[in-house]
Amino acid sequence: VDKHKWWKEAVVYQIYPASFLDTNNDGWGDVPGITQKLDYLKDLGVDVIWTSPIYKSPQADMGYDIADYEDIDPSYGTLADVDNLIAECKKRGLKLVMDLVVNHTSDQHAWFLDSRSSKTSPKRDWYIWKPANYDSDGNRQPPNNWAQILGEANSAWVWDETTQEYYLANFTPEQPDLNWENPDVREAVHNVLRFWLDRGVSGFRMDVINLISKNQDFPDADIVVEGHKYQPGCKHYANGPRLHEWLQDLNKQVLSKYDTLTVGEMPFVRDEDEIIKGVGATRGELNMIFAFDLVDIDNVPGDFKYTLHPWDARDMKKIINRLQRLMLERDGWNSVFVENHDQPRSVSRYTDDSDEWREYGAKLLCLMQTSLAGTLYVYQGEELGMRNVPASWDPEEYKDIESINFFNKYRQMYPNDEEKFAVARDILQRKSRDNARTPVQWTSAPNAGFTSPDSKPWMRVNDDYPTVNAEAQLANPTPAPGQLSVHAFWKRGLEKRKEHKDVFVYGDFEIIDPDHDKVVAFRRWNGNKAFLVVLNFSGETVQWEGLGSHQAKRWVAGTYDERQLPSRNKSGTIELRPWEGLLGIA
Ligand code: TEU
Ligand code: CA
Repeated sequence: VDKHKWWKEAVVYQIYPASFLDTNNDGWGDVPGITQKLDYLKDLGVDVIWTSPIYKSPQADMGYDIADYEDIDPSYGTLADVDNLIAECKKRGLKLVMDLVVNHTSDQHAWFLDSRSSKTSPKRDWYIWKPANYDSDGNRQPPNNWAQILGEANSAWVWDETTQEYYLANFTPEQPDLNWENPDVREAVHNVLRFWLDRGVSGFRMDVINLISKNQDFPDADIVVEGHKYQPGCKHYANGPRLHEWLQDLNKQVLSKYDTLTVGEMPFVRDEDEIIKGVGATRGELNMIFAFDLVDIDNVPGDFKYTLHPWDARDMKKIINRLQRLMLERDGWNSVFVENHDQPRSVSRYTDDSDEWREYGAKLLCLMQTSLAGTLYVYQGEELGMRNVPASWDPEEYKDIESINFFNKYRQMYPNDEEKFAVARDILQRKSRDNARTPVQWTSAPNAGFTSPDSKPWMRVNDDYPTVNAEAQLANPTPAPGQLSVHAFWKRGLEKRKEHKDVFVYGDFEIIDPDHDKVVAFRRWNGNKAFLVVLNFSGETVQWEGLGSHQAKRWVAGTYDERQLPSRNKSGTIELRPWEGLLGIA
């Protein structure tokens, strides 16, 4: 069998449309803004664009609450704008992938309005309705103790006065979960896919697709987080009993009739058999998933997400090794990513985003990602080394419902406690989804060229835009002798990855020196063609001996002055400077 597929070799660029580019100066990014930047993306080396939801939505969760799957939110433009975007993509050999959010809809979707109107409505059973529980004092309680995913202090069940029942809304009350047990719901979802595929899109990123099948007993979650009334219920709805049946059905009825890229978002799941069931080459489900291992590296295991957990290079190697080997050995497929719209900026999270080290860190992460097996995903601004929001920002600057809920919870739990207030601020600044959602910094003009200087962006622009922006990096691809800008480094990295796709995309993988706590190193090869990747994930100079018997014939790229790459390695020690990364031919 031919294992080569376009979607394996593709570089996917994720656009968060509200923050990408605003063309009508209302402070909100739009579809024409995406179209305007297609040449920029093509030049960077992008093949596929995935855009976060642009459908009609009240924006309770930035469009992940969809009110009409077959229309565009007027704030983003019109269906005609999307048709034009697809046409302009085609002209350039680019493909467009849509975000498909079908675990839940908006509470303003016609289906839900109908469902909640009465217990006998034809769409009542399209959502998950349950009667109340009553405790020994006769107080009304939700059907179980599941917590909201985006608001951990709250129940995942919402009381509805009209029909005197609760509905399940795992993310926010404005995002009721669909009842996939109902075949009409599945058929309706199939039709949504057909609608967009027939319009010319090339696939879907499927939002929390592994949450669609719930344990129909709806059992209580175990208590894992002390002091919380509601608990993470994921065990009872992540990769539930009918997930694979429904994914196979979706594939058979719809996807198999088109040539698509499919990537399923799969939080909460580490089980290897479960992953392979979703992405195994002969399974007929998805092409690949987003595994959360690497982006969860700094969460306290089992706890809620807004926690801080120390990690080092050993943890990183363990995760990378596991996923790379799993996919290569069991014929599945990886997606390679460290950023998206739900995560802080990678340069801030995994490296050092100070002015002194930011560019080194960004290149280090680029070197790592462009050398790993799998389909590569680049998030908007990552190619510029954009970083987290400044620590000085007031909590009021954060716009995401998850950030707001987290901050309010802390304030309720610890009223008037200045110290806890400071802790909450620190966690927000390091983990908030808002970090990825500040407007893209195109130029050094006021508002960073995201919108006109006199409009008001929906979210504050990161203060560092006068120095961190696309215009500066494009104008000066070699800011220091022997050193590329972050953008130029990415562009070359993507080029090289394609040139040597036999190794970087399809080749074998082996970790080197797994026990070193600062250096992440691995070997990629195909036949007798091989590369070595050595990455110092620390701010210290390291005398590294871990290369052992592996020989680099020649070092060819690095995060420092490339005129002075080590001329050869004498099997012994290599001195790695802070955040230094090296790519060598072995
Ligand atoms: O995210 C699902 C998810 O589980 C997390 O990544 C989420 O961002 C949260 O931080 C967990 O604590 C997807 C979307 O990517 C996200 O933007 C949506 O808010 C969510 O689903 C609901 O649609
Ligand atoms: Ca706009």
